[in-house]
Amino acid sequence: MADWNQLQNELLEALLNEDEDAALSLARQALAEGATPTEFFTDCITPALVEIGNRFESLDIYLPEMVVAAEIVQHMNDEVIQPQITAAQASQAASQGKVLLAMAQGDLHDIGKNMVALLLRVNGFEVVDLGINVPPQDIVAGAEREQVDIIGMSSLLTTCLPYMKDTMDMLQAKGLRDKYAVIVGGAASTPEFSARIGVDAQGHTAAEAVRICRSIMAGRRQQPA
Ligand code: B1M
Repeated sequence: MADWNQLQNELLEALLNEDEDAALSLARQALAEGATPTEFFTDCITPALVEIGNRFESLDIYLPEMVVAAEIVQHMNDEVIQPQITAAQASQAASQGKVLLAMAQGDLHDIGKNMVALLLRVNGFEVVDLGINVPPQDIVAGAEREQVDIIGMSSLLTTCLPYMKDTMDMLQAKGLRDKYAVIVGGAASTPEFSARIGVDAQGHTAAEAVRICRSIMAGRRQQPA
């Protein structure tokens, strides 16, 4: 059983020291000792990043340090976490459903959204990833063009939440609201916000996003054509 507190502290120290080698070897060692890649991402990387954000907010560190920490995490994901998840969980099954993912307009964060995309893919979903800073009209047009089942929006910035509401309003105005299930996630969205803008569900983690999408698709398959 991994000692997550200790691993988080060690990773935090590596990120603050801008020590990519230490961060990568910590990840490799934790996985070699039995932690799953998703556990490591959720219970070690995510809390370490939250702490980086807290230190940024309290002005203990500055933007360049947050940028380097994010780059190191990106390399950990690309070189250690993602290959292990893909190897361990790649699904042979037919498509479980098609999900559009987008970071809300104005939001350039993408570490969490990329993990959601990865976990959906290895669990058999087709993912249309529109990336970062996606305006509402591009989300709606993308859903129509790609004929997705589910629209997934993410935001880490409270200033970008209004664009999620704009997307819901646009779906409503075009008579498309019932055509798509809509889920949101990312640290900025709260249950109150999700309820207010009328989305179908909110996911707190990437694994939860997969569970929600599965349950939405199971519900859709039971509906008469
Ligand atoms: Co920024 N940043 N950042 N940042 N950054 C935050 C978000 C912040 C909370 C830090 C803080 O002050 N405490 C703060 C936002 C405050 C607020 O709005 N309330 C903030 C700020 C202010 C900013 C800038 C404005 C700083 C500046 O320029 N002065 C700027 C904004 C840029 C922009 O977007 N326009 C900025 C920039 C950056 C970097 C570029 C340096 C970098 C991002 C690099 C990158 O993503 N490629 C960065 C980082 C790294 C962070 C923190 C430290 C970490 C973010 C992260 O990756 N978290 C962050 C602090 C924090 O999060 N508390 C912070 C880990 C990730 C796994 O979590 O994305 O929430 P998350 O995803 C989770 C779940 O939420 C869920 O699954 C994921 C995995 O389990 N999930 C979904 C996510 N999407 C989902 C969708 C779903 C379902 C579940 O369904 C569709």
